[in-house]
Amino acid sequence: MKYNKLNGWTIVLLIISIGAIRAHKSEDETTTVERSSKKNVYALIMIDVQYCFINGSLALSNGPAGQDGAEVIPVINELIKKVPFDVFAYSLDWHPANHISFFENLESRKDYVLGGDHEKYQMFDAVTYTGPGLETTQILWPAHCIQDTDEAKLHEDLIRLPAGDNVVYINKGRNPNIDSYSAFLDNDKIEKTPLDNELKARNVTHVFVTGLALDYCVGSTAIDAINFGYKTYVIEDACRGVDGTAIEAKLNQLEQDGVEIVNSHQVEQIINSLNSKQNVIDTCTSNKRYDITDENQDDININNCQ
Ligand code: VGL
Ligand code: ZN
Repeated sequence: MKYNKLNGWTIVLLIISIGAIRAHKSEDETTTVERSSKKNVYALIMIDVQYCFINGSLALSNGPAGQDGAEVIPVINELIKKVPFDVFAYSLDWHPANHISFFENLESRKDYVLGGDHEKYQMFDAVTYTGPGLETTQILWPAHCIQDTDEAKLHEDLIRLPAGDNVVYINKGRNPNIDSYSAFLDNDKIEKTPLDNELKARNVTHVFVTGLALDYCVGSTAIDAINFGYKTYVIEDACRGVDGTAIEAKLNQLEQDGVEIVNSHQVEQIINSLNSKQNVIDTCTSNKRYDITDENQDDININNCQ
């Protein structure tokens, strides 16, 4: 009786183990299949091409670099018309009137200024607020891009594709107590905007970032894009920034983080060559002449699988 009972348990355990091994094996097989059929999906991300940064309350032309934000518009329009992107994402800086980033709100938030003495701060200084909510260091910008104002609109000359299956619009910086330079995450990296989910839902693999301002919102968006797993490009001539030194520093940081800095004229060629590489991988894997699992994508050429 005792012997039989033990035997029964052994059989049960054996069945469970075989099940686990088989499940593991089929999981491995699925992963391989998924990888080999992974298609490149390209998104154009356009950051904050709004009047506030072009001729409004935070116009780049008034910044130290004296740049003209409107100059990105023809470059981006050309990209939209000529390059076969699969997905288009527009972001808008979209602040409530009591936003933490506004110099004008320093007085009403003075109890949260680290070290007190709020009066010593000027426009464009960085202040550390101890709350409400989390501690955050914030540059004091002039009030800008207030929700539903005319200057918060995207510039009328920018091609604004209607929202739909392959076009998304993201409003950021809506939380009064935390700024959001990146179109993916707030500055404390706590709360996500819908952008990552919208891109993942469309299977986006590669993102090309453009817009305003390169040293702030464009740069932060590109770094988060890398961290969220996208192959990331910044199209330098489709961006303008606030401060020359900060722009240089940001470009260097982006490159170090693995972002590729490219020119708008290269983009179509980059996508074409990625697609032909992808076609080679697809042919090789469908012919089972090439093991996708240990391929080094950069070395692929048609001879590898012949
Ligand atoms: C931005 C400063 C403040 C930007 C937004 O879009 O780069 N810069 N808010
Ligand atoms: Zn802002």
